Amino acid sequence: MPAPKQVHILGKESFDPDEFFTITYHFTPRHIDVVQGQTVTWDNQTTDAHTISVLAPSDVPKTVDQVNNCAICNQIQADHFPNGFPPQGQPVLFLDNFNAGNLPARFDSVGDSLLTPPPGLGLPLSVSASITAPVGIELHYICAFHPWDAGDHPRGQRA
Ligand SMILES: [Cu+2]
Repeated sequence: MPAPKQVHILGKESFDPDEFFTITYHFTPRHIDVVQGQTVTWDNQTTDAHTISVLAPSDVPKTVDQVNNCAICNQIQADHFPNGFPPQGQPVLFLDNFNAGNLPARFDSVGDSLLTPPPGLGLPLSVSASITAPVGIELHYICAFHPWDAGDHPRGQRA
């Protein structure tokens, strides 16, 4: 089995009153190819929480309006934080088909989602999943907190 592949979560928020509010969070590389069963590790190098959430291509937001009204993103956030956002309770780190799942994570279908918590909670900032989708399948994933920049160039991995 080839070595795990690495995806970095980079970017920052910046703000100038009455000028701009910019968030540049993004996955890099945006597209990776893996063999079935290969592990992918995402490391969060930002100060915020993110998810790696597999969606149907039709649910990947493609417009500002869809980013701002991403119902499935809200559902994924609620599923990761059934007890509310920290410091209340512990988040669910892995959703298996939208349900609380057990680590190690396996990604094979829509609704599989990993949470990279923000620094400071004592939780790992690097998360991994074994990509167990059938050969030839492309999985499209977004961050449920920052669901932009995925339209014509979907982030995904081919198994
Ligand atoms: Cu994010």
